[in-house]
Amino acid sequence: MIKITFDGFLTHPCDCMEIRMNVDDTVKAIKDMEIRGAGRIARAGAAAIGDMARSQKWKNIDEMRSDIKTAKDKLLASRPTAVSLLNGIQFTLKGFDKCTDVKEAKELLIRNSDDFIRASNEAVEKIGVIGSRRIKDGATILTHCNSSAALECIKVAHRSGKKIKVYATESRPWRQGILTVNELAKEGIDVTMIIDSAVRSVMKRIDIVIVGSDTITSNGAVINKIGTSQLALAAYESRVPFVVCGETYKISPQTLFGDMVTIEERDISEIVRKGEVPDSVKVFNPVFDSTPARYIDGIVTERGIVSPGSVYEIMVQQFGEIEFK
Ligand code: RI2
Repeated sequence: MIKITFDGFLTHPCDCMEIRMNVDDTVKAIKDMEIRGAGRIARAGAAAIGDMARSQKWKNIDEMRSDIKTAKDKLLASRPTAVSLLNGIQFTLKGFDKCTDVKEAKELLIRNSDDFIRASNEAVEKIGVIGSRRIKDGATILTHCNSSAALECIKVAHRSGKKIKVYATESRPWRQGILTVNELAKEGIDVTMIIDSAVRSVMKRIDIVIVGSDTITSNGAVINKIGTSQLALAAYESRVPFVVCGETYKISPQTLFGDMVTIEERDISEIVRKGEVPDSVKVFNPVFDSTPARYIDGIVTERGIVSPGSVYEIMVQQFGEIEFK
């Protein structure tokens, strides 16, 4: 895996699926943003549980249950906003409570983990194909942060021969825009990087905005990288379609029951260096925001493009059998 440290510059994409890590290392890598992106952290969580089942030895099922619960809690605490991580782990643990012996439980967790990872990767591919159809030949696209689902749509459109241009935001403070422009430039796509505050100014050149999602709520709102909602507002004002990409496991059933999505606040050192401002200055570093459904023209899922108003139906189909605790 390519190591990423925070110095204000991200230079390489990471892909946790090329490596295998134990639970503690996975937790650390997610917290430190070495593994980032809602889909990747979900696959990393599922992989960590699957690998634990593969490699660890337990004397009995009670001991295994206790260790798996500890692992689950640690993973879930690593980043609070993306429900993909919770759903990936829930999927991996589906049926575990009913297992009566270690061998059966190990096989189940390994199978579930592999199934989730495969389905997650396939979902991104399907989103790419479906979302690319919304990109017209000659279109200029604006994207934000670094979403594998959103970028897949753009790459598929490009590979199908459409002549497209992309504007990508810097995405302070982690500057994931660097990852995005590197990825797109490598594909031979015409890409321009802008600072986040240039979004409204460039909107007149944009035909479609395509972003990813960390969590999709029951009322069709989308939680994504800080700044997404201002892209949506600027697009709305300019009558530019605003499209969100999200695998269906980014839908949060908990929001149906009144839970609010926790917006992660990260350390202030990501914004200001020590001594740069007086101690009396408060610094606030929320890393996600919520875009209300009314600003979203469509959500591209692996099941097709749906309106934010349809999220509830998909939620019921997708999660009907899951028990929420
Ligand atoms: P995919 C990222 O969060 C960005 O907010 C991005 O839009 C979202 O995850 C979805 O990414 P962060 O981990 O799952 O960089 O589409 O904070 O890759």
